[in-house]
Amino acid sequence: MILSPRISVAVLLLGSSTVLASSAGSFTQAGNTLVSALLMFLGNEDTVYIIDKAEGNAAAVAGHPAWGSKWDIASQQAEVMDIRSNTFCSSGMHLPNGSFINLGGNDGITINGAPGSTKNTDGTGTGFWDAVYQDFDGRKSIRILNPCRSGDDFTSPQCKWFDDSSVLAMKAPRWYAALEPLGDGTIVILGGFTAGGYVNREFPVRDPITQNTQAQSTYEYYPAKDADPQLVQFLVDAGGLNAYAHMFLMPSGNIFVQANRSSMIWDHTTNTQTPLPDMPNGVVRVYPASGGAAMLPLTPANNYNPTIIFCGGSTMADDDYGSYSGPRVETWKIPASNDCQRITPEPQDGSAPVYVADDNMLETRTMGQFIILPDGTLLMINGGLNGTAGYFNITTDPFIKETPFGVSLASGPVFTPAIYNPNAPAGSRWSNKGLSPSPIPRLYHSSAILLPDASVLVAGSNPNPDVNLTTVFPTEYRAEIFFPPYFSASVRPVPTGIPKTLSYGGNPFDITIPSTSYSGSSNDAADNTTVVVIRGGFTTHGMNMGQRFLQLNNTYTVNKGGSITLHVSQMPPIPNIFQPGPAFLYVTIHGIPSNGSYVIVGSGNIEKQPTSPVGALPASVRLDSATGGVHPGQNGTSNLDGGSGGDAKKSHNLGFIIGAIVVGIAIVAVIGVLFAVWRRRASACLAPSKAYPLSPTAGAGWTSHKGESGIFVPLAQGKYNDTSDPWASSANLNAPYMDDNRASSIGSRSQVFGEYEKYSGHPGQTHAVPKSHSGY
Ligand SMILES: [Cu+2]
Repeated sequence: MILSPRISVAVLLLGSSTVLASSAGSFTQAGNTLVSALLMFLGNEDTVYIIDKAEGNAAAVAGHPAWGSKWDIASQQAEVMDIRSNTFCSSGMHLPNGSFINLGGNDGITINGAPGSTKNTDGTGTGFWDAVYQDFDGRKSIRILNPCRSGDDFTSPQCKWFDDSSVLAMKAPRWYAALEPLGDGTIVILGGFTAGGYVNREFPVRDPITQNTQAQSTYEYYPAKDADPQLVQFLVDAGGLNAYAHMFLMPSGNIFVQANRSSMIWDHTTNTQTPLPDMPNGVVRVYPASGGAAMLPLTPANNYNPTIIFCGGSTMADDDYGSYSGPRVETWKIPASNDCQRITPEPQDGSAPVYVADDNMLETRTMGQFIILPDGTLLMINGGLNGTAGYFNITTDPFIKETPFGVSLASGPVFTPAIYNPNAPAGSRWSNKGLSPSPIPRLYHSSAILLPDASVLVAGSNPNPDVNLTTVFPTEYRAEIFFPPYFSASVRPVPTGIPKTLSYGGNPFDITIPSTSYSGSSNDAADNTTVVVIRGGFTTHGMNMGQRFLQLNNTYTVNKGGSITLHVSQMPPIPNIFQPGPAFLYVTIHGIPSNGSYVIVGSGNIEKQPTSPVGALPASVRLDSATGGVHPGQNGTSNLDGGSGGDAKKSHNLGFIIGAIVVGIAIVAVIGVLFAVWRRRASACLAPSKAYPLSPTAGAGWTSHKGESGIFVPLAQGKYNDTSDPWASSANLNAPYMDDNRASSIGSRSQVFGEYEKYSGHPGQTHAVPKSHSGY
């Protein structure tokens, strides 16, 4: 019998003889997300946050249909959360202190995505607010959330979304913007549409720069800098295929950017671009072709030099993508691409960067997404065999009148994931051996993210303009968890001593692995142990914005009795390699991961990150006689290589699991007490209006939603005088944020978190959930 750690705990605590198996390589259902999971991120060990677009979900909050929820990992239960503006096809990223931002979106809409009842005053006819769904124009929105944990009061202001564009807003409206954090934690916000659509252009093109004012081919920052958004010629040249451009910060501080078939190295500080080779084989990877893209694991072996992999997307002819209104061809009949390419944008040997063909995927895939797993392999999951992302609008697309798949522009959901091993010899990197299919199509507006226990949460799919439960590919609320192959292990590492923060350079730290965390030779286990830091990213549209994996350097000491002390380096002293902010640290032994521990990388502030010289690691110390395990006399064969063990061996090792869990529970209990004590002290001692600096040596007690006011300087809008913008504000840099008690430019704190003054011109109206959604 194979047990997931969570289920093992449940069995143990309940003393139940009922064993619910979670099988390695397969999916299990994981509750109802209440809103369709267009976007998701992992806030901390306890909570996943889910964001939908404004639409007619049955779940309601504050008198309107909900488009936000939070999903409790332990209980697999969701609760609605209130978000005020329309998050449709927005973007998201972490901040250095563990908060998250969600940027942009659509205007205020009503049923079936039509413009909201109150129009913007700029003559565009877009919705400012809607009486039915009660969503505000979200195109400039900056929404911020400080993740809370199980046991916190999710009704308290500190746990809610902050969403008030009179205090915080981007300078330009953007849907489908690309985001990437810089080494100081500032976020670059690149491109987008001002009014949405399929591809970011008219057809035929009359004005390549503004595309009839609908293309937002500029960039800006969060927190804002003084300059107005500058045009990025690369986006213009990409001719409309530039939504959700793929962006990866390079060690130099420049950014690798990919859109349409083009690539560049971009110096955002001067807005200069250096062209790189075109994407081979005519494959488009950005939305709506939507190939998977990821940075391969950064390891000591590759000297932390990033290589980007692209897989799938579409080879449709450029004209066939059509315009904002939709494609010019029946996309769902056109196979997606199975092509994979790698590029190392900044080769350390001084050679010119080139695309290198990698193994083809096992099938064609659009909207497939990469999830980097703790064992250093990459899961490819979700998506379809044919077509593209997006759905079409029969009233505006002049070329398509009907499809067999509702309004989905993709068909052939790929139900079985695959795993890519970047270190396997070419020709053998892809496998789906032992992986079972999901029963649920995950097409447009699906998402997936790594959970702390190293399983993968999969949710969403909604290629529909509004809730539609009866079409071929309906609005999907069912969450699933996919258990990667390492869940076949009967023993998982239970390391102790993992720090709460990691610095850039500095002195190494020790992690202890008890002998019960593995079996077989201790030397062998130590040789096959890695300490990895993973940021799962902010997932939407087949992407995980900000996703990175970094293996820390380590040596070890094997102790008598079989425990292993790992001596572990801090992060490399170059913040551009792994930007500051939240991440999870896993210890893997023979590819079997521990549960992830929440860590903050860097200072916790948006600032030039402190760096130190890398402290020397002690030499490894081996001990030939040592072995792992809890049973006296047991030694020898490792049962950690997933899949090879029989049931007898697995049940034999139940003792290991229980032993490990008991240790784990004790540790959790102690940490919980310390945490509670610290929080009481923190709330009693610290003035709310003060920034609480987080030093890398602060040790235990960091909590993500207290004490970060200082970095939430709102946007300096004074230099951006758009008087036609109803949300334009004179909010200054010192306006308050979240748990800061100072008065806001729009009223008292209670006003900020209760009635939004800017919103009060639109008193709440009775919410009417549409009785049916007939589509088109
Ligand atoms: Cu979308």
